[in-house]
Amino acid sequence: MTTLVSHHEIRDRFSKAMSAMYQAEVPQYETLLELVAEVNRETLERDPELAERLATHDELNRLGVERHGAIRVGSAEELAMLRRLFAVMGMVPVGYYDLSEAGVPVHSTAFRPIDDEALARNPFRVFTSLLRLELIESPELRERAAGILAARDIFTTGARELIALNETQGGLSDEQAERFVEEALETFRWHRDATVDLDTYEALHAEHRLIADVVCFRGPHINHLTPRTLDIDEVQRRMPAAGMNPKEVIEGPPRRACPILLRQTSFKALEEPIRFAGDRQGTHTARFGEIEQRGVALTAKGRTLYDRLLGESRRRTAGLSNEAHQRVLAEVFADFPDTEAELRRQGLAFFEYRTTEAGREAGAIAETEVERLIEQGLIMARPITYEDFLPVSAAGIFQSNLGGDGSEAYAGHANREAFEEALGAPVTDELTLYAERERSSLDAALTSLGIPPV
Ligand code: OOG
Ligand code: NI
Repeated sequence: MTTLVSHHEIRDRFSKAMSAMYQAEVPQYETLLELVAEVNRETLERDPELAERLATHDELNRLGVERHGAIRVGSAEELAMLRRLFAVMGMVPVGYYDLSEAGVPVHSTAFRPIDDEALARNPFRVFTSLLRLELIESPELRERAAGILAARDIFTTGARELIALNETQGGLSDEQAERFVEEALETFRWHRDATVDLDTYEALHAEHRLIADVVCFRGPHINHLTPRTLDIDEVQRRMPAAGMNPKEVIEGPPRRACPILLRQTSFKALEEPIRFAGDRQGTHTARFGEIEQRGVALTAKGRTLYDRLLGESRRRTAGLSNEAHQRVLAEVFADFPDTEAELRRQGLAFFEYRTTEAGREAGAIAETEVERLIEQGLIMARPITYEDFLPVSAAGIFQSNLGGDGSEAYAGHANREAFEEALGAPVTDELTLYAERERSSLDAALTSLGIPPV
């Protein structure tokens, strides 16, 4: 019998190998990592309470490994194979994101680990987009793009074999895992040589820069990696001095006492030299660096409120500088409760419950109201971190790195069924995951106090 290493161990190795590869490929990413580490260090020094909270919740050790990346693929076959590749690392497709409405001809999911232990170990995720060729207007161009995509194989033979082996064995041995990481990495590597000539590139580029990016290369190069920061406003401020050109505004909610969802910003994509077929030189911009700051996951009710307030602020923030944009956001989001107790009482955010020391020693407890139990210090609640993405923010990140504002919506609407058919599996609903985590932690906490779960 082969001894298998855990899927989570493979994910951890892979994310580290990917980070090393990207740092070597994009030196500015290395600078970004240093800047984020510096700001995180300073933030923790300034705010010992935050440091302690992160430490007790086991978040400090995962702060340094917190990364997500993004890729874009061109066909159902590629997407379905990626699903099998990510499964080797315990990553499953979570969430469906439609970006066509924001003028980006893709729909997407995030491959990520889902259980608590796996997330604590290494939460590495990959935002994965599928190009929607059907949104290309010109039939000739559409066929040309489909033909080019059909002729490429973005996976190595070794990767294909090891993916199949993972499925029959239920995992990989240590040596197989090593080889898998090496082979899988090839799919995400940058190539200076395009598979098409400059004219084809330019024709696709004229249709949409994203189409050229997906179609003209040997593989879906990783286009960014994203460390987690504890103070995104500060990193944004310091980026220019560190030689990075940040996008205009930080996406997502404003700075708050209780951070919600996800705030993101990026440095702009680099223009890189490309050799096109026929030996002509040109350039392509695709790769950038991003940072994220994560807050609590919102319930459906909280998310509706977030979407409404974001929608309201959009009319007022158009064209503003980041500072002014953040000021308007803060004003509009004054309507979003900003204490943990209110977020909980109004059912706006998800929490994880635990029995406290006092609770365990309390003996028989007459109280059954959860909020009262928290007030009495018998159980405690901590916010569940949002592990997913935001379509409006994602579109903002796409756009700033594709150049131009190109925010014209495509006529095609969300098409989750088509996406799942291409993927070969349904995507997991992220809200269900958070609700289950909250429910099971609360049940366990109440049970341990001898209170029947509600
Ligand atoms: C993905 C952009 C979206 C995020 O973090 O929301 C994204 C892409 O540019 O391929 O990465
Ligand atoms: Ni990203």
